[in-house]
Amino acid sequence: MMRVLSGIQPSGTIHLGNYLGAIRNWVAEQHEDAYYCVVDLHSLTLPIEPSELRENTLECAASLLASGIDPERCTFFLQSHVPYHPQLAWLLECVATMGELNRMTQYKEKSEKSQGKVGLFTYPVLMAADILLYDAVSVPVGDDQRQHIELARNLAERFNTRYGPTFVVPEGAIPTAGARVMDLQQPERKMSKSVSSPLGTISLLDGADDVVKKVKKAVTDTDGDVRYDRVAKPGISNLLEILAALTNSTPQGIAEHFERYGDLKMAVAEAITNTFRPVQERYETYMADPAELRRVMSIGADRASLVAAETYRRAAAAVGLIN
Ligand code: ATP
Ligand code: LTN
Repeated sequence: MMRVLSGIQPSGTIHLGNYLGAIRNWVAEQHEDAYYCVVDLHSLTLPIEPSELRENTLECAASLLASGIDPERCTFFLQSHVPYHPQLAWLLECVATMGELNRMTQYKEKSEKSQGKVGLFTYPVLMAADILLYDAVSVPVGDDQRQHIELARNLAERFNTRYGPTFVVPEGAIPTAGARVMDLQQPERKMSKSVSSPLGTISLLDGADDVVKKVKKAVTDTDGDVRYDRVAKPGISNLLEILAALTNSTPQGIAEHFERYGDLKMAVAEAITNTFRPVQERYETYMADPAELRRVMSIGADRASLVAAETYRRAAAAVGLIN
């Protein structure tokens, strides 16, 4: 079994992109060597009210459990419950360079919102610590995380070269379908929790009426031909990809079944609603019992800490800190 780790920020309600790009692949790959966390420390990199962070974190945890993460089959925890994450991030910051962090495109996209705060700049190093602490071999993420995974690999290799073999060098596991779900209103940019428009983003908790409304209003084009072409037809191609991901098919194959945009849109809305409905029912059950959520997260933190402590000590000893 391959050691797996991934994380999601509690920066807003989980959306279709998170679900297809990451979460359903986490669910498909749960086993005793899989570690999944809500990366709450990461959500401090953009302005957020304390009450909002608190609420989002519980909602995010409940959404993941409702989506099928089973805390008895994998280790599910909150990043801030395991203090080794920022501790290891510090050691890694001392091998990372300003130059490589400056090249991170996500930083460039979000920097205006962070008003010059340092956390957003060093955030990919914290993400590398999340991964390296667990000796993860495989990191299931969406396409937008490629660059961050590459950084984690580079930091691991540089550390190992400088201080001797310490970290496993991880690989990203990026799905073939659904790795980059685009905003329905602006199909040239990815659907996102913190940046997208409400009409362009389908939330895991949207009811059927909202889903139909948003998909119907999705921006397309005027040539009227249902065809998969990401460059010439970004809106239609996004809808084809979403349906392909939800039905384990290919966008090209789906395109052959539709002649009219309206029919494609109705099929997309229906597939989303059918997938999300059972998740929403389970979500309500988890949200009704916050004590149970906390209990689950506390067990996860204990399990994660055992692994993280051991890796942190190895790294600390390697750089010359006295254990
Ligand atoms: P934010 O807008 O706050 O950056 P986000 O929506 O990008 O949030 P994250 O918490 O950063 O979501 O990411 C969680 C996981 O979801 C990551 O693996 C990421 O690659 C994936 N993901 C995010 N957006 C998309 C998308 N539009 N399509 C596919 N996967 C996505
Ligand atoms: N940076 C990621 C979230 C994230 C993550 C991780 C993903 C934080 N730590 C560790 C995989 C592994 C994001 O913004 N989507």
